[in-house]
Amino acid sequence: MLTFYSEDSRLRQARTELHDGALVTPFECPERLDLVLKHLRQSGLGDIRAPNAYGLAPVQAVHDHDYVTFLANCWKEWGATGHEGEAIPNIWPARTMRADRIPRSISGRLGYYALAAETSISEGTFEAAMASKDVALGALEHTLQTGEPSFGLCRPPGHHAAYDQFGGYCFFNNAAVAAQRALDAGKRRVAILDVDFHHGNGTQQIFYGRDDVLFISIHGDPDVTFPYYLGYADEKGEGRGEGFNVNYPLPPGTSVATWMATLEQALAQIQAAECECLIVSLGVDIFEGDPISAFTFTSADFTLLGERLAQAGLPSVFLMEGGYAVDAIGVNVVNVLQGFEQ
Ligand code: SP5
Ligand code: ZN
Repeated sequence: MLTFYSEDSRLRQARTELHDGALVTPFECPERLDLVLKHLRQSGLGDIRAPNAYGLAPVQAVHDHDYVTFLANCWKEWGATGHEGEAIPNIWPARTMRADRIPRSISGRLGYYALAAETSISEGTFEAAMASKDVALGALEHTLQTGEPSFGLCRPPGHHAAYDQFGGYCFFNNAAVAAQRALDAGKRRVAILDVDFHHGNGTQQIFYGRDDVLFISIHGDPDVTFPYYLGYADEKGEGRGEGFNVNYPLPPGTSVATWMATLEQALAQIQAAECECLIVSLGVDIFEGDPISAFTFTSADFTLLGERLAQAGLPSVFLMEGGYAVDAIGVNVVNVLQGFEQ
């Protein structure tokens, strides 16, 4: 299986994440790439390629134009207006205020376009986000052309990024960008299966009214887990999209047996919807040792996950999302991909 990867994913080197009331070194760090790359190389899984540059059009196909402009200019504007630290929002158009106008000040716009405060914008963040969606598009293009599976080692991740919001370490929704591209290339319906520990709120929101993308997410119950305000079982899509959004919230500590039984239901729905392509939002933060998550996968369980996904028999693209127990993420990702190839 080919891997797509871009050195430019390292351009995001944020120093600060608001965590437990302190600014800490971000969990979503460039070292994550080193660990996955090291294990990929040792595994003999296949070559690692740099993607082409696909420009902004595929991003603007699923994101708001002004949001993309905001991300492109934020770091410069933040610095030019005398801020010294990284760009972190501290005010939002929260429920009792107006969300129908976008303030001129960068501080106001930062809150308008943010859905969480843990994710700072730093120098190079936009460039890394551009590289990350190119990685996703490179992987997708390879799979469309050959029918072979591929892995996009995306960084930063994407599934929390909505039509016009960043957060949860995500800026562009790489899976949504890839799914739209697959549709534009002629696929009639695409499945996005999100196995990251956290609900893929951004992917859900982007496709909520559509029936050409089936979005299914298995994740920690948002009643007690980030992102808290989306990801419940009663969110089933709207209009034409009704029935094409499926959430499986599971309690913290859920056993792998229960998780895998839930996967069976998800795969049956993907089969029933006659999807022509599978995009897996591959978060390995379902690992038992993940520092910010609460599922119980062992490294060996990831192989079983890959094996089961292969049985769906669809052209498949794996896109990296979360996974923060740095020592183990390389093994866990490789186990999924090797399981798929067995
Ligand atoms: C892509 C992805 O996995 N993003 C995750 C973003 C999570 N951000 C907030 C995490 C808050 C975690 N608090 C957990 C405390 C555990 N002791
Ligand atoms: Zn996650």
